[in-house]
Amino acid sequence: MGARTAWLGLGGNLGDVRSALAAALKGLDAQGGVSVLAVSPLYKTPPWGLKDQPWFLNCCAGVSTTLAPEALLEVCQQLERVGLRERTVRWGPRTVDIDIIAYEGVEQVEQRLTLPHPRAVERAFVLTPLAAIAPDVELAGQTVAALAAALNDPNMEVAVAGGEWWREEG
Ligand code: A4P
Ligand code: MG
Repeated sequence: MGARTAWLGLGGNLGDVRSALAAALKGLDAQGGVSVLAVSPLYKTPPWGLKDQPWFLNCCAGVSTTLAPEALLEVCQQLERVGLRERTVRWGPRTVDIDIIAYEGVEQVEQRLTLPHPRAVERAFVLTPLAAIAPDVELAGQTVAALAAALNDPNMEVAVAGGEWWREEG
């Protein structure tokens, strides 16, 4: 299989999240078969799902990859473990969570990996960052730009502008 583009959603709300997200993005870029093409600004976002927890930092990244979707997920989960993510409460606090939002040319519904991510279209914390780097990508038959505009969350703020913030860390 040749290189495909995949879109990742990253977030966290425990500890030094900005550094943890930067480390995860560097880890992805350093991985054989994965290169980071674009990273969104970093956003500060109110908790979705379980409300009684700290605000999150979220961003999205576009990667070019020769890894199959399941292998890419494995890389993401390995990087989550490096970030010392506590897998305890569903939708609860975590250091780093990395979801695959979409993988070019792949649609599948499996417990291990559903693509595109089934809850992405309900989440401003995914759509707003993704719209910054991939406005024309389609999810559920609509562009990310249109979905993000419809779901716009006025409480979200840009924490760090631009697409290079993750390279500047540590
Ligand atoms: N899995 C299936 N499809 C996918 C996919 N497309 N990408 C499976 C990633 N994983 C996928 O995920 C559970 C299992 O889902 C994985 O082992 C994988 O095989 P998880 O990350 O361990 O579980 P989770 O994160 O607790 O649940 P879920 O439903 O994935 O929650 P999310 O989507 O991670 O949401 N609020 C704000 N503002 N910002 C956030 O980032 N995040 C969450 C967690 C809640 N609220 C938030 C945020
Ligand atoms: Mg997840």
